[in-house]
Amino acid sequence: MSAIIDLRSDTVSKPSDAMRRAMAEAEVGDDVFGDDPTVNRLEAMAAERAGKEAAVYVPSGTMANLISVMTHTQPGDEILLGDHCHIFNYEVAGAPRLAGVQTHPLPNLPGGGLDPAAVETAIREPNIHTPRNPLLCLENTHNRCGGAAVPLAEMDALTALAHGRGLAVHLDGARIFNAAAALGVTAARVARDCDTVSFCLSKGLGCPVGSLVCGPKEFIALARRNRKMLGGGMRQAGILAAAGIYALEHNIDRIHEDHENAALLAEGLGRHEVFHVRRPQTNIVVADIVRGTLAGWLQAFRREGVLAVAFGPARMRLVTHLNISRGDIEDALGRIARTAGAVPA
Ligand code: TLP
Repeated sequence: MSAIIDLRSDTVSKPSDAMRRAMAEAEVGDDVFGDDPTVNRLEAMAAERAGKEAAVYVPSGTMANLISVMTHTQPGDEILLGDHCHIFNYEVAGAPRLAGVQTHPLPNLPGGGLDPAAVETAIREPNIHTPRNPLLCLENTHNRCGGAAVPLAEMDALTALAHGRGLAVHLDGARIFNAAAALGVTAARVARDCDTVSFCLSKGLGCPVGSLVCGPKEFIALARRNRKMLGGGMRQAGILAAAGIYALEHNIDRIHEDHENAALLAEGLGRHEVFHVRRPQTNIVVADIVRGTLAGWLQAFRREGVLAVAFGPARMRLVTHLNISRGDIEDALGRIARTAGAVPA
């Protein structure tokens, strides 16, 4: 049996030997006391990469978004966000339940952005009846919109509009380095006009865990309190943070390879008339099933050792990452060709 080619997510990527060595050798302290030198170094590096004053290291992207929402808002507020965004769809309703905010989803455009007119209309006039609107959340790259890199002009228009109406902007930049690579700019430019940005180390950057929330100093001080409240204050976390430092130093410049592999995968999949595939902008490939059932196709792929996930009733998602080489994609396409001839029931 040949090796499994795991394209379920970039979260499945495993730490390399060099990353594990960096983790083993990390100097540590107690991060809740603020004296873990490796965490402190990672936070400083992350803030610099994101172009923000400060950063706080948290266990996951989900906690990063929750802490960000919680720190920007008061219970009873309403946040504006896209109806396909991760915060609204995949975070177990943590924002309403744990931050106590109402979520107001606006239709995401196919490219991952939002229509400024829809945002403008959604912002409520202050009134005794209405919740406050302190926050607009954006996502770049946009996962459910097929890893779309939201163009800078669209980001700029939305941040200008939000700021003009007194809203802060939080960017879920779980894959901000993919966005930066696709847009040909730095991550700091992508996040430039967003008040806060979170990004993940455990996806395209190949770390076992970890995300960062970046923003103004006073915001990060409050975010640190909220992290503690949520149980995200870790102790000798330098062992984990060392992986993040390694990733920021070694795993960003190679991200374009994941995008090239995703393009190759999409092109190969699209040659089979049973799959409708859009050309990916980054490392996420979305394929719509024209015949047969999604479950049937996922099972057929699995039998050939290719793992993908459901991404809608007739849609699958395949994600490239640093453990997937061009050769793996060619191999996967060969295996898929064996299934694509026979439409599974
Ligand atoms: N996304 C995961 C799943 O939850 C869907 C994936 O496999 O893509 N923001 C965005 C845009 C994300 O895609 C994710 C993870 C998160 C936040 C949450 O990160 P984690 O998984 O670290 O909590």
